[in-house]
Amino acid sequence: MSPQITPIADTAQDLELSERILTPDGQRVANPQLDPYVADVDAAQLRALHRDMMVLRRIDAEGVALQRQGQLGLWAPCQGQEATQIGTARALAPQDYVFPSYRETGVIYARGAEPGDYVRMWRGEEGAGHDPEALRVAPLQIIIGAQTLHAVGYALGIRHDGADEVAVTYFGDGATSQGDVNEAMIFAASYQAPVVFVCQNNHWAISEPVAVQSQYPIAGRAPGFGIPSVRVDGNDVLACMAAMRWALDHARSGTGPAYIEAVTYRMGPHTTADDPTRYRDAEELESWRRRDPIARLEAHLRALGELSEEHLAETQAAADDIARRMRAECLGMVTRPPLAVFDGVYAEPHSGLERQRDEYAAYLASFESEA
Ligand SMILES: Cc1ncc(C[n+]2csc(CCOP(=O)(O)OP(=O)(O)O)c2C)c(N)n1
Ligand SMILES: [Mg+2]
Repeated sequence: MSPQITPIADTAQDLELSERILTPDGQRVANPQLDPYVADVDAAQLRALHRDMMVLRRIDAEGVALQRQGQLGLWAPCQGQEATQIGTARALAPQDYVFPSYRETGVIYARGAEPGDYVRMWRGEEGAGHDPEALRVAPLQIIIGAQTLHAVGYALGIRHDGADEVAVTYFGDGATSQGDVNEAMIFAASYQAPVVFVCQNNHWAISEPVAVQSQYPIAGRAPGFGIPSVRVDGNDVLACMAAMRWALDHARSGTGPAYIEAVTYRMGPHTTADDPTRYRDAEELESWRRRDPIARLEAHLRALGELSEEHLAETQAAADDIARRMRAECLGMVTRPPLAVFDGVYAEPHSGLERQRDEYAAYLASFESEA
């Protein structure tokens, strides 16, 4: 079965036009298309999703604090996007391969990142904070949309090998305007690549609002490429998980790519180098606070009588413990000499790179002679 819910005959970027299973106040509503995909999710699994989102929010807050304290060069917060990232990433099979953007802290968390993995890249110690092969997650991509092409290329390899894998790529609403993303969709559709596109519509591309970026709901574009899509409430973790299970099933079955637009909100700044009060209203932020994805699941669990004080205390302790280890790892990192940046670029000696290395060594030495 395929949701095939789009296109949406409305030009508004209205959240009400997205599919949901939990309402913002935590009530469960029937969704004939998505319900079958989460029929097995019991109270224990709901609590595990709640725990994931709580831990992720704590990791994110620690990343912001470490940057503010001068320990990281930059941090890209994901507060508000926990349901999208956890709901979709918890639907993945171990063998699937993810191609993320810089904001996917929750995705690398769900794939088993260690505490130091969250900060290593943002501290400038390594090109990738985590081991891509161990997590089956490519390095976080800073070039907007480039990872969608990498995902499709990888997916064509999966198809060629007949492997039981799906490539998954995450990108933002702003990225949908990039040529790379549109080219990736055309290739994926033309060659029936087993790839899932996950667009996190967090309403902003730095200071550019999505309403200016796209005159039509983003999920509605995918069918024009021949890619079935669904637009989900990205602050509803169950809807996100259901949509992702549908999309993964579709891609794994050999019928080509699938597309999800998760409608969510970036509650913090674009990065720690940004001040969102310069371009968006406090009222808008407040309206999204009322749709907080964690509060929504908590309200649902409470209504079920499944949210105990023990669970909350254990979750808080686990979140604090990860944050403490993340900080300790970060402060304990030993920065390599600047010239080490040239190591590991090529397996064999390379004359061009050696020339650059010598030039850079001479530049560094020029400071020593001045001293
Ligand atoms: C090719 C390219 N152009 C411009 C930038 C600068 N830039 C960094 S983030 C960003 C906005 C991205 O917005 P969106 O795709 O919605 O993702 P979000 O940051 O909201 O997660 C831009 C323009 C870049 N990194 N790469
Ligand atoms: Mg965005």
